[in-house]
Amino acid sequence: MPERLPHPDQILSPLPRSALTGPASATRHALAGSRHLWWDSADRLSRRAPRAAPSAQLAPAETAAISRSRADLCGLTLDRPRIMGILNVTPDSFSDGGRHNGLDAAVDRAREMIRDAEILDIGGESTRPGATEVPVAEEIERTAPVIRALREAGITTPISIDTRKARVAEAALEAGADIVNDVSALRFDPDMAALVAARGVPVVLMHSVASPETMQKHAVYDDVLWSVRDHLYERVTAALGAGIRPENLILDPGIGFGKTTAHDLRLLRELAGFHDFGLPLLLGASRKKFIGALTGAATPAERVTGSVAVALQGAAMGAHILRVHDTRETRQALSIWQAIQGNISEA
Ligand code: HH2
Repeated sequence: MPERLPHPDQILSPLPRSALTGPASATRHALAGSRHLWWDSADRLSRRAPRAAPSAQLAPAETAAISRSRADLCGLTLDRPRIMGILNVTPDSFSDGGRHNGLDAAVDRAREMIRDAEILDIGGESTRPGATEVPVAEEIERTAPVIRALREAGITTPISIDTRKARVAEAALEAGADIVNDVSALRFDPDMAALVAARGVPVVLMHSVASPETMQKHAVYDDVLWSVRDHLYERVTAALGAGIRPENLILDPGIGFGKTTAHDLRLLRELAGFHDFGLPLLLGASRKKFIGALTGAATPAERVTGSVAVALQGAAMGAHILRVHDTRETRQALSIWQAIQGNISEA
């Protein structure tokens, strides 16, 4: 848990290392509680000096924040990447819109996904660029019955509700959800922070700018890494101030939310620079536009292979939760990746 937040004007960016070989050393630490990844040096970035020389001179608390085991998530240890399967029950989601509407279709898809996914993320409002807001009652009607049906079908997998609205989150928690995934990081609905604090549930704080409707017009940053960082810093501070326990916070850089391809790539490259918060990281890049922009894969369904590549990059950077549409393909890739890395505690 963060005993303290990182210094607001610096980023400690550990160099993730894997496939452990060579003798153990006193400066070798697990990366963000990972059983597969380690680090022994970190860059110290400041606003004035974008990238300093790697430094082994970290204070014990800094080393601890980067290294320590993250709190379990609904009984799941976060010592390896966990797959979060996306189940959108919307007519208009950019990738799976209209495919899982109807309780039976949603339960069938969930059953299929939990062969490989360890968390299910249920969403009733598309947040793709340009999407318009869904009224609360309609969003509840789309999501709560599905969650109830999943629980009635005996599915015990942790469920997150992908919503910006407190009343939708509350109905979902009543129906059996366990986690709140708020792409607005508690900014959209003034009641959301209090709800999450009162329920004591984990919450994903994602970076985004403006609203989905207008966010691509705001894809302008002096430095996207610092902007995302400052925003998450501010949102973590607000969440703690609202009484949310630090062990319930999960960070997400918000790939594709008010960002260009260059911004997305920079964040993916620098993902390990978020571990100094001492919190779990979620990466949601599945089938997103930048994959199409880089490869020419015009439709989301054509972006599966690229999505798996990004998921592996997330794993290699120590991301704890990978939010994906293609659970089976991601699981196969991740299994091979994990087998090759080995287990640092057994090395
Ligand atoms: N991306 C989307 C939705 N929710 N939540 C988190 N934490 N991180 C993300 O990157 C993220 C998210 C957008 O993807 P998708 O759900 O597939 O599409 P849509 O918003 O059109 O339903």
